[in-house]
Amino acid sequence: MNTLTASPPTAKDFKSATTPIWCPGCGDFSVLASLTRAFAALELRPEQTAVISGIGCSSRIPAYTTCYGFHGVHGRALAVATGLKLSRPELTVVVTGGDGDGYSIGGNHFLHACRRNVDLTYIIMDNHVYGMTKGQASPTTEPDWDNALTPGGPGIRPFQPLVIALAAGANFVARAFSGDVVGTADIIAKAIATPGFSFVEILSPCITFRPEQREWRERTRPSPVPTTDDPARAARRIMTDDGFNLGVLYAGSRKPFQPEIGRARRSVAELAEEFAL
Ligand SMILES: Cc1ncc(C[n+]2csc(CCOP(=O)(O)OP(=O)(O)O)c2C)c(N)n1
Ligand code: SF4
Repeated sequence: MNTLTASPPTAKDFKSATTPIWCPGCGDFSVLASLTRAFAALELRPEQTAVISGIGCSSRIPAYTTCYGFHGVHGRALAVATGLKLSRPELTVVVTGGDGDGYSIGGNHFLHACRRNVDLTYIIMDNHVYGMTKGQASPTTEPDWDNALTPGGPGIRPFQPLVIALAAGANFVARAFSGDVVGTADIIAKAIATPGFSFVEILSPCITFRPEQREWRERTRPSPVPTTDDPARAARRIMTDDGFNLGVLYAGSRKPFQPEIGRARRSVAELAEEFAL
């Protein structure tokens, strides 16, 4: 790592020495490559960045970077990241996780993070399944995905994360595909560079429990329409596409929520004394 020198950072500077334990071929490898490329493209340095996650295969990403990191509690990454960004506004804070982590147990935090519009970038690696816990249906699973754990399929209408993010107030909404490392890096860089809450949904195949998702390479394509700053137009487009249009689908200009952080009124020692059992 060259954090102590003046040379420009490279993607490699953001990769830790820890070897990922993802299944060979998992889409999350490519997301890691895109994320580190995006940091380098923005000429950030590892000590200026933090990657915060919940629990799941995708949530392992912080350990594979040299950024500050927190691999925390299932579904609670956005709460941790919000606290971090408000208290250390100079840090670039990226939140990473899966569709289970972000849309099931963390669903309520997702809504309010969009609404609050703190300057965070939220990356969901959506594989339409709970990979880590061996293949349960998630909120984005197709209703007819027939498998041993949900015979006949879950039978429930999938969650629409991008439209929900728009309706809740996210300032930047994009869809990417992990197999397009360069295109995804570009989208992540734009998300980080846009002030406010940026939401990037990355279709990232779970080749172990959803091997048919290898077809996403053929199904995804660049969005045929340019980015809009009209949330209603963006919502209409997203509701009527087939879920495979890639690109920045909405970019707004809402002012981020960043209240003044004053000095603590009491020291940690005083608080410890007050709450001692
Ligand atoms: C409070 C709590 N409930 C349940 C779990 C079990 N659990 C761990 S990861 C996970 C879901 C992971 O799915 P997803 O977020 O989609 O990530 P993926 O593994 O597919 O990347 C669940 C239910 C947990 N760790 N903590
Ligand atoms: S179980 Fe699926 S999501 Fe988890 S590492 Fe393996 S391929 Fe990736």
